Amino acid sequence: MARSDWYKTMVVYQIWPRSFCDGNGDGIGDLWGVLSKLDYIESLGVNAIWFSPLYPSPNADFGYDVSDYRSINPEYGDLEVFRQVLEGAHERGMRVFMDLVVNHTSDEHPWFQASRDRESPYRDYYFWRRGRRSRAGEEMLPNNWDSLFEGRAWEQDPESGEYYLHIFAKKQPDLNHDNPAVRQEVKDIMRFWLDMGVDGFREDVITFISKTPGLPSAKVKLPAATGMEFYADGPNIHEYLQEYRAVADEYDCMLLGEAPRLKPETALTYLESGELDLMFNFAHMEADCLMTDFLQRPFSLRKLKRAFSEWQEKIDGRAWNTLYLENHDHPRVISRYGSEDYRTESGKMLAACYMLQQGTAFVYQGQEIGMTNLRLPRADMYVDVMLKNNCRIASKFLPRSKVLTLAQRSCRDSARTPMQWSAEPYAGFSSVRPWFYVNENYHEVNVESEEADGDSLLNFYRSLIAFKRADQAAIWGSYTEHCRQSGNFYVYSREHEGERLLVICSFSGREQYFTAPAGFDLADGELIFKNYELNVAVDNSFTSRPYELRVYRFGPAEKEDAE
Ligand code: TEU
Ligand code: CA
Repeated sequence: MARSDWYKTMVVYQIWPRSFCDGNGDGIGDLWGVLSKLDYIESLGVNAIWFSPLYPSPNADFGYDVSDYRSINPEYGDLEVFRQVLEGAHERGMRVFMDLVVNHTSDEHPWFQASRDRESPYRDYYFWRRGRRSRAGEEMLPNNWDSLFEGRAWEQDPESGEYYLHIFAKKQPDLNHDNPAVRQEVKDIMRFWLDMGVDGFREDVITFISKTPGLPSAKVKLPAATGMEFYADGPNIHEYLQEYRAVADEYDCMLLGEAPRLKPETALTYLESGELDLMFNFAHMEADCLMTDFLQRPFSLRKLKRAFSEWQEKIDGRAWNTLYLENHDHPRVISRYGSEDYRTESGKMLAACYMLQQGTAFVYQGQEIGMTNLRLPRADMYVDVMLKNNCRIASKFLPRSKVLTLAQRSCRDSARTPMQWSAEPYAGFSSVRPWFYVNENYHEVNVESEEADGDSLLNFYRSLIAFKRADQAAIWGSYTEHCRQSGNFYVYSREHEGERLLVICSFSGREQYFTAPAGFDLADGELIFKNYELNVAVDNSFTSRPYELRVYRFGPAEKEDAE
């Protein structure tokens, strides 16, 4: 089947099922809840849904530790209700993407259980290795790699005495894709869901699946992530992804790869070859941290702009970009790059700032109503495995109060609090106490109140999404950054067949003086998006208010009158 490019004009809504909507009153989000909210999702104007993992899972990493790839977590429903969701989405013109988590399984997956036996054919589904001997004769781990979530990358099995590799948590043993039987399993799993009618996959940390043969130790031991160069973008990655692509090509299907820490040049080797249609990059999520959200730095607009523009400029014309500011792995963006004091204003500015770039846009549940970070009083109240690991490390050299602040600002749990539907108890998410804390601001911040206000962030998202899907310059236009030197404004334009969009975003919490870039006469433009009333441009310059947004549209030459 010829590969189509419908994915270029979609806007995707991401659901993290555990916290979206509880349909059966047990405090846990589920597919019955999703079913009841399909009209809401459709009302946003999106035309696709990506589900974070729905599979059975012991929840060591909330679904990213899969114990059965062909079923639905009983907490979320069953295949029958999943089929109803799929059908309901399709009826509403929305495609559905599953999360394909195959870099690792859960340690409770039957393959891993069987692989504990050295003689089992499943032994080689994973990386089982003997320990090394130090010169002093002491037993050492098979190599010096770190895991990203839980200490060193090796865990010993008491029975055989051997170790298995886990790049993430201990309960997430890595699958060995060098084994053709494993790749066959992956292809079968893909077919299982594609045959059911699913429209594609978001492939979890897919750039990690090919490990350097021999699993060599890194020359230098780093404070964290030692060994990453031996599995990120590994030697056989393209060969394996081409095999998976061949399966997808039997269907009309989109593949989106998650690619932590990849440079655009490297991403292009995946995109231009067609192995993947889209890739999630992380660069723009590091404007207030170093490599990971936990290692915080003051927010730098210049860093953010560099990241955005680098990806726009290098990918545009050669492949297709992927746009997002929130997902289940990062704290809420208003609390990071915007301001909770200007929740609606900065929320609107941030929405336009990423969505009007070139690429396919993603919106994460709760982002559209401006949900913000959860601040718990004690670090041990958070439940995320990665945060626990970071706190453990940080506690060795930082006081408890500092560790708590880092946790509050960086925790993935902030994006995983129950969706705020109304001001009813538990934010209307559930009729009973939910599995995790509801952000106290739900009394003001919820879907119901946002629906009631014509000028709300939610309604702004609706207009923006509709525009993003329809406007030719917003979809296809070339990207040019302006005012690069500015430490307060992010400014860019998009241009397509005479139509131009100029996007002006203030990232300052104060008033700032703005002058339009050369070549743009604001008086000639139509102000199509804004977050403050009465925006009058005088002589191409104005004093912007905190987090002010203005999007101007110019030309093409006056449309002929219908008469
Ligand atoms: O995330 C991959 C990943 O690189 C994360 O560890 C990321 O670096 C981190 O969240 C900080 O931003 C994917 C999934 O999206 C995540 O939820 C899983 O925990 C992880 O893979 C393991 O499956
Ligand atoms: Ca439930």
